[in-house]
Amino acid sequence: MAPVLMLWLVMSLSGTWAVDKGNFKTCDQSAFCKRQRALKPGESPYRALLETMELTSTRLTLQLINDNNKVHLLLELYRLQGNITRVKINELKPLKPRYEVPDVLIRDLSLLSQDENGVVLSLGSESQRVIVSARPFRLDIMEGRDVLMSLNSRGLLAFEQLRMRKDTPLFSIHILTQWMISIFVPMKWFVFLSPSAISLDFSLPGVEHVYGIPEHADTLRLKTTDNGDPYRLYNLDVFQYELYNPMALYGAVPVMLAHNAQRTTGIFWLNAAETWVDISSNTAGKVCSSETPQTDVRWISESGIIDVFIMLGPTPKDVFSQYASLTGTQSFPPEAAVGYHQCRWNYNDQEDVTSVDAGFDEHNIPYDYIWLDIEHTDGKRYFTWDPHKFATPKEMLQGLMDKKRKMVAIVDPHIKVDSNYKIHNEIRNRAFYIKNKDGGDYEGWCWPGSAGYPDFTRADMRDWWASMFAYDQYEGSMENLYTWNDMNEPSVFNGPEVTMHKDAVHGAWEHRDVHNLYGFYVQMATAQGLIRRSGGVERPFVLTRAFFAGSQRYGAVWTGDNAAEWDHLKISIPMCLSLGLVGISFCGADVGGFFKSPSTELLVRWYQTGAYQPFFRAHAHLDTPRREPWLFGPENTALIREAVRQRYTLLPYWYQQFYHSHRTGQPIMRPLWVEYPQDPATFALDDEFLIGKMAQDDKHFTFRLFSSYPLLLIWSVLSSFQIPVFQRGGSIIPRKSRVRRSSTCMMQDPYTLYVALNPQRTAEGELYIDDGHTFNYEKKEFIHRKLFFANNMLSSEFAYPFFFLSSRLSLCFADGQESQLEFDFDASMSVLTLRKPSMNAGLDWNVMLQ
Ligand code: NBV
Repeated sequence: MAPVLMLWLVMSLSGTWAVDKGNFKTCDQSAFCKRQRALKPGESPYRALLETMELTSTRLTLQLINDNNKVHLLLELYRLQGNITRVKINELKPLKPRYEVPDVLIRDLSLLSQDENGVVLSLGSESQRVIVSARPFRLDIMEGRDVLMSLNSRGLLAFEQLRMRKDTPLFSIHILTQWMISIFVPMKWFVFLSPSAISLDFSLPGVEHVYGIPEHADTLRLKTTDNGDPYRLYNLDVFQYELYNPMALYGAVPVMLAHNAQRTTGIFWLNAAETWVDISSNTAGKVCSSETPQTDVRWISESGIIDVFIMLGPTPKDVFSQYASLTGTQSFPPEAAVGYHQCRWNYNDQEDVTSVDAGFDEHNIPYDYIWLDIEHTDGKRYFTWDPHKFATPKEMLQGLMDKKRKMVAIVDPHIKVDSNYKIHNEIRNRAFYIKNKDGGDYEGWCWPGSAGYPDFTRADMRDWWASMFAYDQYEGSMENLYTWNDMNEPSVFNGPEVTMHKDAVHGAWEHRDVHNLYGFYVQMATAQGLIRRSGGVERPFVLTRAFFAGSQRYGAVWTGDNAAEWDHLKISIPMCLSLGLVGISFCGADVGGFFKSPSTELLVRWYQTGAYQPFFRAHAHLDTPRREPWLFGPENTALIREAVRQRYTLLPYWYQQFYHSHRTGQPIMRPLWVEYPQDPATFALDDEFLIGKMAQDDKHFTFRLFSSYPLLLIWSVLSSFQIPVFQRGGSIIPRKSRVRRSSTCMMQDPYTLYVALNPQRTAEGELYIDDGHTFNYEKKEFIHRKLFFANNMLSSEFAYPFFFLSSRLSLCFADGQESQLEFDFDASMSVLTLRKPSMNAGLDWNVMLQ
């Protein structure tokens, strides 16, 4: 066995629990972070050159000059539909293009017009303006007389200019100044260019609470970073991660929400390079401060450009819609994926699968998916099966299918370098591997030994990868086999910080530019594969460990290798809440904890919590004793059974939440402040949460009054025989009372409506029903009803968005003439666009829904 792998296993068996911090950089050890952090506020060398300002109907542009080195930057300011402002800053004349993140934004952005007030730019809404101050350069986004957010008010804008290194041989100057030509000699660029970090500060007057920027194992409310490291965003495979610190983890979503009782805003920093985020606050730690609170945030990235979207809310719901309009919403999973998943590293062979499957029936516990980890493959060659242990995979899958159950098998992105392995040969022959800086295929060490890493940033590579999921390519696969992408940070055991070298090459870009996007693309390509194998009919289910902004469009994420400890159970709540705030609703943590062995009480409690989190999967490390739900004595089996069955009775409600999140971008698992934005007592809570939306009436809200929540989990005082979940007065929740083997077995069962009246004796809710697995809901094949209880009457009516339900929109004229209208309905923004109505404005007309 190779030395690196040996070290890995020794570490995992030794039982000492601690991340090896020496493996991962602090800001001081990350040269660009240290350099940028050394800049002190109040010394901005940047000045706005107002005479360069150009205002068109689509944008404002303006040059900035750095008075120290005379380098010019180009600032572009766009006002986007839906109360979003985009600010882009790039070098005016970069030596070569700087990386701009593709594929994350979902559409061409539409623009509103501005007025021509010179330095004051109206933002469409009457009262909003941007003020550009020239010396030093600063941008203030105002509403009325209030400053909502300021950019560069502390003068920390920095843009390291691309330059040649001093040691650059003269012959390459020609190449570097003509970057178009250099496409033909791509390897040369990187060697000679200087550091290219960027940074910008944002001030948030009146704000004391900021959230988001996952993934960190930390509290929901972000902490100030003055006395430690900034929060780091750099997708990493962190072995035995530690809690309550700002170290980077597997995924990165560079989105922060700022909240106070009056307003919620958001900052989306669209940059995929290593990024650090500093937070400071003038009131942090002061109980009796009389100052107006202010939070200052500073983003630092290693390369790329400044491309920032400022989402102006004003409500939390508005910010979620604004962000969804940029990066899309949660994919709508097959209903079964909302059920319970049974996983461990590993189920050893087909007999093992059969006996675990039977165990669920014997103990009357429902489940939908059983999972296979890396040991199911033939020598860690993904898309293959161990010929001895999994000799007849189709038989195994058919057995599950007969019971209306499914399987997930792991497919990691590191590909064994082995000339007898089809996948490797194809990738190598098509030149799809990421390259090293010398032009050869990049090779790193991972589970299969020496491995190549496909360049998922390439659309043609993703297309080919997707084609590998076809039933005739992925031998032994069937329609009830789904996919798990692990190690896609990417994890490289012998790479710096257990990941890829930053100077590895993706076409015209270095790995450093695209690092945080790698996992996003792996999941995107895999989801495409699952969709395509069914001819576009079936919804995919793909779980990923690494992610970026927009990953919500491709499936679920989990919080990686946690441990069987109470604190890890506790942190699963803020970790998933933080992901939900930035669009990724389909989140869960390994139930039971991945490393170590849970006490029976911890395991039971974990099931009880996991049953109320969006992605509900038990998982365990290879070296842990078995822990299927029936191995802890009849009493505990009964408690676990009860938790899992509660999940199944509530599946109609969960499924409806997924549908809602898919349509609107609203999170499923919600912090209390999202529904009680004016109540400061909710702002730092991270051991209570809501599933779905709260009814309108919040007059009777109190943390202790159990009747006040729709579905709220409070982890506090109750004994392990109870799950502290509450349905709020005023809500109607659909359930299915009869629990069967799997969600699919329950498809035809009746619904039971749980109507919990509020003091006004009213309640409302929704019911959503479709086939549970195809894209036919996009063709309006579903039932979506709004339910009301009032005046002692329960009633049901068409649910919004009504456009979506209608199959036709007609344009009718007074003389009886009628024509069909083409339309788009964007539910995330509630915008209906009628295409080319060709109507005579001088006539009377109606647009009718049919
Ligand atoms: O594939 C093995 C494991 C997997 O079980 C786990 O869920 C992943 O997070 N994988 C990591 C690789 C090694 C873990 C030590």
